[in-house]
Amino acid sequence: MTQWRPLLSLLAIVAACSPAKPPAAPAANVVTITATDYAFGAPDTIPAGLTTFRMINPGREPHQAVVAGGAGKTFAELEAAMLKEGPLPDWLTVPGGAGVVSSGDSSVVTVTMAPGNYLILCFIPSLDGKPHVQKGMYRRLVVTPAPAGAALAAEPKSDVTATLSDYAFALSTPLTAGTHTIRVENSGPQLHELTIERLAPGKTLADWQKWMEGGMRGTPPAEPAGGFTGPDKGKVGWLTITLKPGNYLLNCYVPDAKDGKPHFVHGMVQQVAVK
Ligand SMILES: [Cu+2]
Repeated sequence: MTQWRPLLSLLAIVAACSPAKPPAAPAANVVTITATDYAFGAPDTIPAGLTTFRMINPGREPHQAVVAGGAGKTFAELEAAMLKEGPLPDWLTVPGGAGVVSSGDSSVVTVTMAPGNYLILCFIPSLDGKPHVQKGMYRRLVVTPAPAGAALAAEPKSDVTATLSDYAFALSTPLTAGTHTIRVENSGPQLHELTIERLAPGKTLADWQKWMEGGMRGTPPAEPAGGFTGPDKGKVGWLTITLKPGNYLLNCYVPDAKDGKPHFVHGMVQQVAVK
């Protein structure tokens, strides 16, 4: 067997000389959230780091999964702040969350989670006008520090960037039919979201505004298609969404830091055509 020795040592030299390839960065940790009428199913604890929240909606009503926390806050403090109406506390942090989708649909977002206490919440109103959070639709989530030496996950590859600001949406390139990963950037100066709604055939932004002003009575002129709730100012997140051709609204329902009115009242709603 001695004849193998030279070959083995040659292989050893080749192996030693080839540049060491860094191991591929791991993908984001995938966490499934189940949204029903009116409760969330989700893990109690997840590790910090890049996290893909996959929200499925087997409920009858539309649901969203807003993930909100506050540095050093207890669950009692978080719940007291989020269950009352009015302006959001200035310590609130919203790394991101899954935008509203209809019954049977799902929503996929990727966010960076820091350790701490968070609530998963749904603010979508029922037909009685009550937001689901008031019907008990929130759940506690503990984010623990990532294990020491854990490799940083690779950011999702995006093909469109949506920049949110006071009070507008800017797209790096027009949205087209098909599946996209949208990089959502909040340039501030306050919290925003990107809610995507599909207009019914022949309906426009003006029809939607009239319907909102009329107290949301009758058939809605648009249906939820998903979105990204958040991120905090100066932060980024990713929304993976499949769009059918049609006319859509980009919308922000976040209450304004100054007057508490939803941002669409300040003009943060835009109609876009998806071809
Ligand atoms: Cu906004």
